[in-house]
Amino acid sequence: MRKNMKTTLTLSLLFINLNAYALTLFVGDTGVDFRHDKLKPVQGFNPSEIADNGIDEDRNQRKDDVSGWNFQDNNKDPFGYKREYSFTSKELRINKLYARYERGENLNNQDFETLRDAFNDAEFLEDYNYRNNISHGTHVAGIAAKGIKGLSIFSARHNGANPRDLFSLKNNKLNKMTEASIIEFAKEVAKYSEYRYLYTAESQADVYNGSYGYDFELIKRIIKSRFNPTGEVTDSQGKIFSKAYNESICRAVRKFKNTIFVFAAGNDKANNDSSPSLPSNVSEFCPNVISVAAVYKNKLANFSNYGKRTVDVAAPGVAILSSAPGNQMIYASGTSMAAPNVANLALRIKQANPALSGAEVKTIIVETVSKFSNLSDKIRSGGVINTERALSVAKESKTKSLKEALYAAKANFNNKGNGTISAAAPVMQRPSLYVMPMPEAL
Ligand SMILES: [Ca+2]
Ligand SMILES: [Ca+2]
Repeated sequence: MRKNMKTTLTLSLLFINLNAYALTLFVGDTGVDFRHDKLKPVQGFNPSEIADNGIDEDRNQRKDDVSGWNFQDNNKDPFGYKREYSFTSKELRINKLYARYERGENLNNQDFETLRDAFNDAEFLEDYNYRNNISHGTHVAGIAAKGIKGLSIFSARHNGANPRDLFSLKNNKLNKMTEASIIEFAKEVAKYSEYRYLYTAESQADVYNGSYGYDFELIKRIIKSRFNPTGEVTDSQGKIFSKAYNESICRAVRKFKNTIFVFAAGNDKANNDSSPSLPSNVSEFCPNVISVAAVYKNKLANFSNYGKRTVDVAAPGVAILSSAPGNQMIYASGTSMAAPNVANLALRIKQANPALSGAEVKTIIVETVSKFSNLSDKIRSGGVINTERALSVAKESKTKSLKEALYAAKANFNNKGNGTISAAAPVMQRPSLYVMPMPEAL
């Protein structure tokens, strides 16, 4: 999509409502099923591209990319699955039961037995996980879109595949593993991802949601596969890679000032300060990138990554009901679900004041959180996103500088949240059903 997309959308809306602002969201994920009743009204249409004529009208090297691009199959299909993708009635029943468990509801013995049987059934789990992965992007899109009018969603499908291409990235010049060669390799890997972000950014999207990532162990394995050293890749070598990767991605995305990039922190219970998660940790370097942990009832979810330096905010991410392919609704948990809650807020902020930059949207979200003592040493802002506060600041910022708007609003914050936990934390070990979506397909 070319740079004039926003302008064209805005102009066409001018005839309907002078104040209307065309909000755009890109969902970088496993594909979005726009046939869903909840997503049909928010399907984005690129006005510079004519559908299904085999011609690349907007000359972005992608023919007929009307509602996004499928990087995985290199075609225009924003969803892209041919196999059976609807959940079976048994899967839906288990899904609902597990959500009740996660919310700390009282389950009877029969319910527990049903859950245990299902999770011990390898065949069931394989199908169920497959459909959870397929539905991931559709679920994320539904969360981000909830309650927002005048939104256009585009799908950048590039997830759910094996990262084997990344493992096979070989540059013969780089045979010896040194600090310099690790940095060069990190830049090469970043370059491989960048064009997807640029696709988003070129359209001047308001928000990009990235509910995916590489954990630190995978990062070290990728380095090992590239250089094949005799010993293991050390943490400090992994960090050298991460820093170079983050700086490269940031250089690419920070040029696109209108867009805020929202990334999930990861589901490994890890401290991202000491074991970086990518691309979530780009947020540390980049003013228009925000990283998100998951909470349930204002307490860090038992699977969520965190980081006093590297994870900006927390948002609800447990047992979230949203859209799934086949016009279904399912529950899912993960920082993958927390991130689109932040994307949703970012879109509302842009709707309240379209003049705000991506970096300013991040500032508003971070500065208006409800603080909780259990998050103070785990999250940079020390809190959970607060929609009401953020929107009041966004509105104020139309007539005041952002600094003044924040200052004025903060005087009115009655900091209700003080770390009180209202629900019992789940006791059973959480099965790894909602895997962090596979590392970015490269
Ligand atoms: Ca095109
Ligand atoms: Ca076309």
